[in-house]
Amino acid sequence: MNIPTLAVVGHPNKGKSSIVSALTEQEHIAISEISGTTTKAQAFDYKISEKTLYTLIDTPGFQRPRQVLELLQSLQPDASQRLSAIKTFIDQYASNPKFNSEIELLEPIVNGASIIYVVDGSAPYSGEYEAEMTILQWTGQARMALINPISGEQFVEQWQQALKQFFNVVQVFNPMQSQTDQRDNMLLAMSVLKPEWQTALSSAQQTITLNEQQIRVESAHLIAEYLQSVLAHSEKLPLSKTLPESATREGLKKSYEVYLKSKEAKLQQQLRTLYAHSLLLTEMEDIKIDFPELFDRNHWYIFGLDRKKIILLTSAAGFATGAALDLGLGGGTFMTGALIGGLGSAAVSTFASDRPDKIKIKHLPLGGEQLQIGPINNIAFAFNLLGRALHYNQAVKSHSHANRDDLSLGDANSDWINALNNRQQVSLTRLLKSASSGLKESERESLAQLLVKLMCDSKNSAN
Ligand SMILES: Nc1nc2c(ncn2[C@@H]2O[C@H](COP(=O)(O)OP(=O)(O)OP(=O)(O)O)[C@@H](O)[C@H]2O)c(=O)[nH]1
Ligand SMILES: [Mg+2]
Repeated sequence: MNIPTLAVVGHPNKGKSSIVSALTEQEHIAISEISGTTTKAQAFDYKISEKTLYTLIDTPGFQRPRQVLELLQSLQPDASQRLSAIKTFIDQYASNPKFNSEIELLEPIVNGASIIYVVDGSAPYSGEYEAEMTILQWTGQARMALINPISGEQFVEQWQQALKQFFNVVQVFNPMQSQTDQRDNMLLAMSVLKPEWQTALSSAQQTITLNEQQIRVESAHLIAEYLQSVLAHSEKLPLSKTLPESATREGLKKSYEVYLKSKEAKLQQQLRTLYAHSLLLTEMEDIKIDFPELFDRNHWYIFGLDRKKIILLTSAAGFATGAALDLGLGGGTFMTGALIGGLGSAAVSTFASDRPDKIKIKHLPLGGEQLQIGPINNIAFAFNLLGRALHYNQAVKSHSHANRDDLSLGDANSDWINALNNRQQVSLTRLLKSASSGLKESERESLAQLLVKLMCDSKNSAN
């Protein structure tokens, strides 16, 4: 077989399907706390750009390993006849539902698949597993064991002692954790298991690395597009003679929030598609343009940039507050104290050195008036959008396909901006600042390149 092919076998409910799901990045494989979920052997390919890198066969768990071993032993095969004994057993009991699970799991192995035997490192070893391991040994196929620490690593050492007598390679593997590093180890383990797979596996490794880089570039472009369109967005509502101005203001703010929410939801959906996670639900607080909240200290903490840092970056980017204000007040527009008072006074007082937003009243040629919100030319707002997008991207990227819980975002890395050097941080600030008036193609590309750098794992970050 040119494509490395392994059957994933073991006791029921020990995470076999979870391991197949994690290593082939497939979210449709049935995983459940109910023992006996998998009833048929099924092959899943790990594919990138239509190329199969390896195949894993999900199987039902052993149900009657002792009885099967006794049947096999009753044939009294010597070592050279044991594989044939297993084939005979499969043929003889093919139509007997009693040994359905054993037949399903042994068939791919006698047909040439290597073996991944899965055990739970949080439950103690016991002799009851020996019948399973002996049957697998009798197949004579290359075998590795994975210790899945389902609820802890208490018995990992004990398992290692037992497993190394039956398996060529023994490794701890947690299907619920991010696969980025674990997959490298698995590819290595597979090539130790079967040296004839080495060429295929090192080519697989290259394909995976290239694919990761490509996905990083794609997600950076998605986020750059998103930032550009949100930061340049504005909405207008005519002021009514019959409704109080406050109602128009509230309506406009609501409509802007709906817009922000839908843009962020769309970005998140695009990122999920990129990482083959279309079923993943997310628990994430909605973004709000409630400025006092935007400036809430918790938000600042979450996205790691304190006010001093923003002020520093903003002045370094050449946008002194006064200049930003002037820029925001071109052509026949003016801000009313009432509007700023209504939406931004808390922000102004907590963050006096920057404008909270840009809300304008425009005189229309026909004499009517309209309220306008946006483009929001506020660097803190831009950093908040970016911080949330990067945080989400990182969370989806590292969410294992075996983990069927909703995506929970946890704490963001408070140091994210320091993946860029000072010069790059200033360029980023400048680009975010200009985004409200539209970025040129080349600027959008520079923004995407900075985002790629922000997304690099520390191991391959190149400052
Ligand atoms: N916390 C945690 N749960 C796990 C882990 N691995 C598996 N599980 C859970 O254990 C249960 C069984 O996982 P499956 O992958 O369906 O196990 P299986 O061996 O395929 O089970 P059968 O098909 O019934 O033989 C599921 O609820 C999984 O979410 C793990 O590493 N950590
Ligand atoms: Mg299963």
